Amino acid sequence: MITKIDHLGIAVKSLDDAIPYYENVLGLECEGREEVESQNVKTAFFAVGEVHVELLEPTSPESPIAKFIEKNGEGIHHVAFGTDDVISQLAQAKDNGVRVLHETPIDGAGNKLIAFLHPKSTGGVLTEFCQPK
Ligand code: CMX
Repeated sequence: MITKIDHLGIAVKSLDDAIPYYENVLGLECEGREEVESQNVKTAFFAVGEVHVELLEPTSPESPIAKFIEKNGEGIHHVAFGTDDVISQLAQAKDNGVRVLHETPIDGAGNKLIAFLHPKSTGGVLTEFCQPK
């Protein structure tokens, strides 16, 4: 069951350049940075109530974030829904003809299991499911 919007993923060229806006203009506190090697990204998280903002900087030209920025520039990259069961969310998506990008959950930032749905079968929104490990 989906229980909340867990975070919004925002593609940035540089965490160092992007973070001051969130800290100084929005007054948010950076909760921490983490590299997710499997996704070729470095992340920084900010809490906004129960929801988080995840800034994503590419660490390689092969990173999905590098490709996204090359095509679209910086901006909102994905919406992540928090769930208590990523595997059943994936099964429900597949049962409804949605293209999944991960057949089984993978490790994501913040010690979570994550999996993505292709934006071409979700109305243009790259969709993530995430679940605390
Ligand atoms: N939101 C909406 N549409 C997107 C998109 C996004 N974030 N990224 C790509 N697309 C669109 C492209 O614009 C393109 O559309 P057109 O065909 O109309 O030009 C289409 O999707 C491309 O699809 P593709 O050729 O199959 O795939 P790409 O090589 O462009 O890769 C995607 C796109 C979503 C499959 C890939 O980025 C992916 O697998 N993402 C999941 C993993 C991920 O994003 N990891 C980074 C975050 C990790 C984290 O949060 O820790």
